[in-house]
Amino acid sequence: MIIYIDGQYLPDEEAKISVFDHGFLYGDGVFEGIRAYNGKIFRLKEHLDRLFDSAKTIDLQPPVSKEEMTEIICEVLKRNKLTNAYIRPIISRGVGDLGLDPRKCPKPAFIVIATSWGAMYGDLYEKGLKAVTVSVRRNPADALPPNVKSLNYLNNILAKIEANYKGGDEAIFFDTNGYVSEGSGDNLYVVKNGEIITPPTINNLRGITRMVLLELANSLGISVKEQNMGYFDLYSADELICTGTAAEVAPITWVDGRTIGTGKPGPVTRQLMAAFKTVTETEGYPIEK
Ligand code: PXG
Repeated sequence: MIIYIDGQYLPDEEAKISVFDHGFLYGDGVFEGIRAYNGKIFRLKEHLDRLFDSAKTIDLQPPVSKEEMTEIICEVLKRNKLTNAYIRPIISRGVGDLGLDPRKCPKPAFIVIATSWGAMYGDLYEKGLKAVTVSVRRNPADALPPNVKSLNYLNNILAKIEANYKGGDEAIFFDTNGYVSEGSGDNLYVVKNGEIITPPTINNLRGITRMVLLELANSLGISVKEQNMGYFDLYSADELICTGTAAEVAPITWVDGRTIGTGKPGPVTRQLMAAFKTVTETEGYPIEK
């Protein structure tokens, strides 16, 4: 595996960062998760825009431009002979001292890892996921905005640990206002009476797959609304869906012991899963020019 790290393309065993890198010491940095399908990178522009917005919010200057990042990402994919891939660009604050002041870190690091990674949930796309609501709250936007895709994912990992202990495939977070927020690594949707309802994107990540799902719903004539929701909306849903770059579009058929709808992936979910497959296989930024 070849990894890009600060100007070099290195075998994975040689691709190393310093123990004084603040990405490691403090989670001070940002990242993206992107997929390529059939030789094309899906929604690359949107992912790079979000990466730069995340960096801007934490006052981190990316060491390369979006155009350079695009070239580096394509080069990593080519060197690894990947046409279907999960791509992980990372901007870290870089090497500093043991204090947390980012002014001590003169040179941010840029890393790109790419690997083959099939659909994350295996046979659960047919069976449906079990989700559990967790006691840990999504970190609020006025503390650490979930829209910053930062290297500090402890909030999400705590949710995942709780879901693991409770026998869930995925966690469902509430925010500190008591509203449904998102999964540990995906956005959530309720389908009720043929309509899709999803939380506004203040106290969760503004997912790129979310944007795609809402576009697909519009083009299929399925109505969509953004609205805050609670337990009632989850348990009484006809269908529940989660989406993410890693998860793609996945059905949730069980929450906290309650069967959702019929207990099988519902018709709206299936329609959107099929439409998502088509769009990912047709559009995207070509790796080879
Ligand atoms: N919410 C959170 C908290 C995420 O981390 C999404 C939503 C979906 O966003 P996109 O733009 O991908 O549709 C994410 C996605 C994993 C994993 O292993 C998921 C993500 C990052 C790293 C790992 O599930 N992010």
